[in-house]
Amino acid sequence: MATEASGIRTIAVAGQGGVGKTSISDALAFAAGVNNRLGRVDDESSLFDTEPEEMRRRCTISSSLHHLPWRKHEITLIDTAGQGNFVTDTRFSLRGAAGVVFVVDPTSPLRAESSKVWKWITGENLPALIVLNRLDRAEAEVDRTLDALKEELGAKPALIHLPIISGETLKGIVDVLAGKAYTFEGESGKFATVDVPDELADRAEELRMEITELAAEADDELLEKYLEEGELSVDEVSRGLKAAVASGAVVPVLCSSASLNMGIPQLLDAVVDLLPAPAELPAAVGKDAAGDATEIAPDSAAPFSGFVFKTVIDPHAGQLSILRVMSGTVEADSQVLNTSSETKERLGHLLKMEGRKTSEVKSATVGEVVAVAKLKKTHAGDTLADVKAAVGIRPFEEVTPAISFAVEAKKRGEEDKAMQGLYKLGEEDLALQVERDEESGEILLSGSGQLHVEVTCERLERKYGVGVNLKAPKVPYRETIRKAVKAHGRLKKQTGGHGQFADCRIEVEPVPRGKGFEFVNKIVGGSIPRGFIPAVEKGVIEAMRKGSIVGYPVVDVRVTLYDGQYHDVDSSEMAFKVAGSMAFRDALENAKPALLEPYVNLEVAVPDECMGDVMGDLNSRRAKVEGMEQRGSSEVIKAKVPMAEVLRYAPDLTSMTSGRGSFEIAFSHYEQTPEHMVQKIVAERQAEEEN
Ligand SMILES: Nc1nc2c(ncn2[C@@H]2O[C@H](COP(=O)(O)OP(=O)(O)OP(=O)(O)O)[C@@H](O)[C@H]2O)c(=O)[nH]1
Ligand SMILES: [Mg+2]
Repeated sequence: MATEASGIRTIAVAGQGGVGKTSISDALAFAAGVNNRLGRVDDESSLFDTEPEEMRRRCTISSSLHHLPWRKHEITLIDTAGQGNFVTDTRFSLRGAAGVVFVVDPTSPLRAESSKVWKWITGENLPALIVLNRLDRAEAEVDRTLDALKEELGAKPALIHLPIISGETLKGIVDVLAGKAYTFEGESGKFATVDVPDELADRAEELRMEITELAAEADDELLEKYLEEGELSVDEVSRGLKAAVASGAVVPVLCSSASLNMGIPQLLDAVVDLLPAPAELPAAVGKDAAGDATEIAPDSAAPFSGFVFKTVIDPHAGQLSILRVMSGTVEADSQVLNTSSETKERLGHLLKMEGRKTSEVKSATVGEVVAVAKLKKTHAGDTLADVKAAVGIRPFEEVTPAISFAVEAKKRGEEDKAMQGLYKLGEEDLALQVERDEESGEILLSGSGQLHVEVTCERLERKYGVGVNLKAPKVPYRETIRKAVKAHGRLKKQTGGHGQFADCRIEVEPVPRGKGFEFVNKIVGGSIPRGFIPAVEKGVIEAMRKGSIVGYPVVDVRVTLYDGQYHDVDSSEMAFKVAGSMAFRDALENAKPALLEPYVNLEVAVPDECMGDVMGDLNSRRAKVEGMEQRGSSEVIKAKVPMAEVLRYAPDLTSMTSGRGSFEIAFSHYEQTPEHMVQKIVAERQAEEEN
C-alpha cells in the first residue's frame, strides 16, 4: 500500500444500535468514491451489512471494513455492531482501530449500549469524534444530547458544527472553526460554501472561542502565541485540537444526516484533520519473550508485530485472520511467530479486505489492516510477531455468555455435523460458546442473548447446511467447593504383560469467585517425574468437568500436587492422568461441594407509570435492585438478578408495559445457590435424565 504512515487513518464507527452507523459508513464510502451509488440499509444495498441475517433484520451483526481514499489519505473504516446482542464483536473490533467515530442519535435517549461501548473506547484510550446523526428529524435535541453525553458517558464534547435547521429539517451545517457554512444540494452530497446565517453567528463565534482556548491549552507553542496575540489561525486551532483529541481532553462533535447524505465530506475531513495516524499513537504495552512488560512503539522501522482482532470464515478463502499491524512492516510469504500459541506460521498472501472481497498486497505497515488466509494455530486475540522479536500484545478479555439454550438437530443423526458447524461459527464469534452435555448428549449453545443464539442457528443452517431447533433455555450452573482438603489417587493394576501404576497426592482448596482453576506443582525430589506432571493436571481437569452435586463443571479451585510415587516400568502418562482424576473425585466428596448460579446485570427501561408493576415483579424474581434513574421519559432500573429468574423475561415485560419497556442483560457473576433451590435443581435434573 503506497500511502505513507502519516496518511493512514484506521477508524471504527461505533455507537448504540440503530443510530445510523452503517448508513453513515455507506455515505462516507459513496463520498470517497468507492461506491458509485449511495448504499442503503433499508433497501439491502449497503456495502457493509451484507450477510443475509443482517439484511433481514436491518442490523449489523459482525463488523466489516472498507478502505476510503480521501485527500491523499487512506481511511480504513470498520463499521461495528451496536445492538446489545452483538457488541462483543464491537469490543474486539475496536482493537483493530486507532480512532473512533461515535455516532449518537439526538432524537432519542442514550441507552445502556452507548455507555458500554463508550467505556470500551475510553478504556482503550482511543481518540474519538462524536457525530450527531438524524438531524433531519424535527425531534432532534442537540443541547439535551450534549448534556447526556457529559452526564451519562462522562465525555467532554465540544461542538465544532452547528446544524442549520429550517422547515423542521436539516439544510446545512455551520463549520465553527472555519467560520463558514455549507448548504447541501438535495441528497447528491454536493454542497455550497456560504456565510454563517445571522441567527447562528453569535453561538458559532462563542463556540469558536471556546475551541480556540482548548486548542491552545493542548500545545505550549500555540498557548504562547494565543496569550500574546489573543487569536490563532484556523490551521493552528485545528492542529491544537488534534492534540487535544489525541490526549482525550476533548471530543469534537459533528452534525450529519446519513439519510439525506449531509455532513459527510465534512466528517471525512475531520477524520483526516483531527484523528491521529496510527503511527502517532503512544506505544502499546506488551510483553517480551521473557514475559516482562515492554513497549511496542508504532514505528514502521521496528520489528513486525500484529494483533489479530478478528477471524472470518469465508466459503471460498476459508479462514481469514484479520490483523492490525502494531509495529514494523510485514511482507507477503514471510514466516512469523504466533507468540500466543507459540507456533511458527507462514503467511502466504496478504489480503486487503473490502467487505467480504479481498485483493492482494505485497506488504503492510503500522496501522494497516490486512487479512491472512489459512493460518494453522491462530485465533482472534493472538499476536503474530517477528521471529526474532517475539512480543505479545494484550489478549482479549474473557467473555461469559448471558444465556444458554439446548439445541437439537432437526434431522436425526446430524448432531455431530451441527457441533462442527457451531465450532466453526465460534471461531468467528467469540461471544459464542458451544458445549456438549456429557450426560444427555445435548448440545448447549450459549451467547449474549436470545437474538444472538437465534441468529447463530440461522447462520448454521445457511453456511453449514444443518437445521437445528432451539429448546428450552438452560442455566449454566457451576459447582465448587467450600473447604480445603487433601486427597489421594492411586492406580495399581496388572494388565496382561506389565502393569499400570501411578500415585498422587493433592490438596484442593477454594479460591475467590471467578478465579477459575489454578494448578500448582509442589513436587520436590522427583517423587513424580516432571514429564508426568502435566498428565496429573489433565486428569484433574477431566474430573472437574463433572461436579458431585448435579454434574455441572467445577470452578474456582486451586489444586496443589505435593507428593506421589511412580514405577520405572509400569508408570505412564495415562496412568498418572487416571490417578489425577481419581484424586480429584476423592477430594470433591469431602470438600463441602456447593452449587453456583449465574447472576446477570439487568437494565430495564420502562415508562414511569409501569414502575410499580415492574419493581414488584423484579422483587419476586430475587432481584437485587441497585439503582434507578430518569432517562428521557423513561425510568431505568438497574439490578442484579439470578439468570434462572429472567430466562423468559421478554414476554413478561412486554405484557407488564404493553410493549413499551425494553431491557438488556449481560453476565455479572456467580453466587452460591440457596439450599432450597439446590434440591429443586437436583430433582429437575434427575427427571430430565429419566426422560
Ligand atoms: N431519519 C433518518 N434516518 C436514518 C438516518 N441514518 C440512518 N437512518 C435510518 O435508521 C435505521 C438504522 O440505520 P443503520 O445505519 O442500520 O443503523 P446502525 O447504527 O448501523 O444500526 P446497528 O447496526 O443495528 O447498530 C435505518 O432505517 C436507516 O435508514 C438519518 O440520518 N436520518
Ligand atoms: Mg449497522
